[in-house]
Amino acid sequence: MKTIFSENHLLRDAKTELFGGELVEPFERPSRAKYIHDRLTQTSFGPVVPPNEYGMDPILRIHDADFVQFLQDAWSLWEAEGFKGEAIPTCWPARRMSDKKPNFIEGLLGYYALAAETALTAGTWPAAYASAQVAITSAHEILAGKNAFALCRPPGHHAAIDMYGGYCFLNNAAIAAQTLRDNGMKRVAIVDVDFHHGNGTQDIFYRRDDIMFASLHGDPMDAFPHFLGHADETGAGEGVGFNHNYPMPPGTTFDVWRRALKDALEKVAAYQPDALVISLGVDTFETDPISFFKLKSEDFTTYGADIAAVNLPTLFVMEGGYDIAEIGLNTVNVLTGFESV
Ligand code: OKP
Ligand code: ZN
Repeated sequence: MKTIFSENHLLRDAKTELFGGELVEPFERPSRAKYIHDRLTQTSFGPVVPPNEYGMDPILRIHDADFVQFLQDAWSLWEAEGFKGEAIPTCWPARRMSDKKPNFIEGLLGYYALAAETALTAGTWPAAYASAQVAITSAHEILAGKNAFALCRPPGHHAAIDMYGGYCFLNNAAIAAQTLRDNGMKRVAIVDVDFHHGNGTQDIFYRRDDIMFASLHGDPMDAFPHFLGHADETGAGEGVGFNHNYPMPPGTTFDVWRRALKDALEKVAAYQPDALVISLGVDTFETDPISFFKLKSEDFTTYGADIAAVNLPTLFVMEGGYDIAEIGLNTVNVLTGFESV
């Protein structure tokens, strides 16, 4: 399969992440994409091509126009105040407060952010835009009857209709799935295998029956994003029964994780979708610095083959993975396992 990749990911190069009360070098950094790209090349996995330009319309099928405008304006508003650091929110509309949208940038950041670790910077918008174009271009590969790997960076699955955070700005997988729907596919399934719950994707499709969502992740009682991803979140309205969460505890090993994947894939098969989108995070790896599952490198190959056995046109969309030395191996193992079937 082809990999779609944009060098514009390099524009997302934040210097700070708020972590453990310190400003540290972000875990989500440009070298992640380089290591994946290197491994694709070393293993001659397949062609790596740049995205086409599909513009704003497919993005605005998922995200609120005001939110997207905020992402474009935030850095200049912040800079205009003369602040010295990168733009991080410090104040939120918490319980029993107003939902009016403030004017001042500090208020706007809290209005649109779901977490404080993710600093907005000068190049964040063009990188997020390019990442979305990678996902949309990859969706068009699926429409042309092929499988594809969207090497997206920054990732997307925490971004909701009008919220960013957890290193995510635009929800690449959701935009890709909607692109498939808008071009004639009737049902699309999304399975999120990133260590973290795909709260943004769940929220976007929670009331819909035309895009089902399943997520395997660290139990939100113990893991980011903490406030969504419980097993009793099964959808609402038309969407009841089309959302499936598999929260798992610290120390979860591959045998347990794989049973959850098989259950999710059975639900996908029963749904009979026209295509499958995999939100592919490899932060389930045993030595990931911010996660607590125990998958080994060969397990990624194994579950790639499990995904292939569902026998659907499949789009892999890159999400997380922070053991950077092994991110290329683990990511390409999934793709290689998939192609081995
Ligand atoms: C993005 B993706 C760990 C704090 C984690 C943010 C994690 C974002 C993950 N103690 N904070 O899902 O890989
Ligand atoms: Zn993650």
